[in-house]
Formats: sequence, structure tokens, C-alpha cells
Amino acid sequence: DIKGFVFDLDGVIADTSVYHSKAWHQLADELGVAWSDDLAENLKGVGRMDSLNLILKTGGKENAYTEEEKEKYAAKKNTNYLSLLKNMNASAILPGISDFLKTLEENDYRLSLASASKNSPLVLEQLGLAKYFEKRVDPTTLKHGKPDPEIFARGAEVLGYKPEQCIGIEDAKVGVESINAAGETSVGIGDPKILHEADINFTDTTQLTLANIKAAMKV
Ligand code: B16
Ligand code: MG
Repeated sequence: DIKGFVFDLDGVIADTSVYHSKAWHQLADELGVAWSDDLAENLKGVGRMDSLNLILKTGGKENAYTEEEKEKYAAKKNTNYLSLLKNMNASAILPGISDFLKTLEENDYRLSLASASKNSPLVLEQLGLAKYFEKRVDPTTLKHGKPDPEIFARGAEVLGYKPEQCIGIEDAKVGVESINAAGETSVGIGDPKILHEADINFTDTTQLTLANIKAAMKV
């Protein structure tokens, strides 16, 4: 039986992936790396330093900067991201998510957060959704980023559940891979061509309901 839900944040709960993209795009311009939709897609769910490394690699500049310079650029992106977040409120919650969280609460499911973002506590507070998440995986304690199963495995563990008792929800290809490798049921939100490995796919969050998940799982 399913008992827990392990959530990604950016791109699933809130529209913040747009802000992440904007801030990375700005930095890529500054570094002289061409921005593309593919690059934006590949950055989804990827942690801060890994994202910078991916941008540099894409531009053939993987050896152009010292670790110290890279720290400075990553910090700069975060400052930009945080300034974009300043104007964010509950209107950034993706459609259907508030109702979905309420339904899960009413049905006694327990929730944890498996976001790669160090800013996730701030974002949840600002959206007024922190109360729904009993546990959170601290990404600074992880050895590996998504697609490694570590973050979603921990998302079940912090709830005291086995992976097979949990459903993971993701908008990134690497995130769906992480859920699958952890042994949970994966729900992918977005383009089914990109998220074809997901056990269940919804094109957007309006379809993310407990009834639709139950119907797709045939339970
Ligand atoms: P930060 P998620 C990920 O969050 C974002 O998708 C990704 O764009 C971001 O670079 C990463 O968190 C790290 O975020 O710089 O705020 O620590 O999708 O795993 O919720
Ligand atoms: Mg995401």
C-alpha cells in the first residue's frame, strides 16, 4: 500500500524553475555560453555547482575557471535567483497543487520533500505550503545528485517507509530516473516524450489528483 509521497519542488509544486532558468540564462550570457531550450531542460533538477559545470561544459569552457571563480559565479546566480523570488507569492503555486496537497493530508498520506535546492525551505514558507511537509531531505547531506537514487531513497527513509510504499513526483528526466532507481512509483509531470521512463505521466499539474493516480495504478 502507498503511504507516502516524496515531492520535487521546482517545477512540480511551484513555478520556480522559470526563475532558476532566468538566473542561469543571465549567467550563461555573461560567461559567453549559448543558451538553448535543451540546456534549460538538462539543468532541471540539477544542483547548483553541477548546473554551473554543465553550462561551462556546454560552452567548451570546463577548464576556464578556478574553483574559487566558480564559487563566485554560483553565488552570483543564487543572488539573482533570490532577487527573483522576492516578488513570489502563493500565485506561483502550480495549478491544482494546493488542492492535491489538501487531499493527501485529508487521506492521511505523509509527505516529504526531495528537492536539490538549498532554497527549498524559503520557497515553501513563502508559498505557505511548509505545513504539508513533515520531512525534508537536506541536499547538503547528499553524496550524489539526481539521477542517483540517493535523494528519493532518503525521501522515503525520513518518513520511515519503504520505497515501494512511496510515490515520487518529478518534472525532470533525471528526477524520474532517481525515483525509479530508488524503487518508488514515479509520476512525471511534463512532456511524455522527455519523461517516458515515468510509471505515470501527466502533462501538467492540473491532472495531478489522487483519483487520477489511483486510476493509473489500478488500485
Ligand atoms: P539551489 P528541484 C532544483 O530543485 C532545481 O530544479 C534546479 O534548477 C536548481 O539548480 C537546483 O534545485 C539547486 O537549487 O541553487 O536553489 O540550491 O527541482 O530538485 O526542486
Ligand atoms: Mg524539478
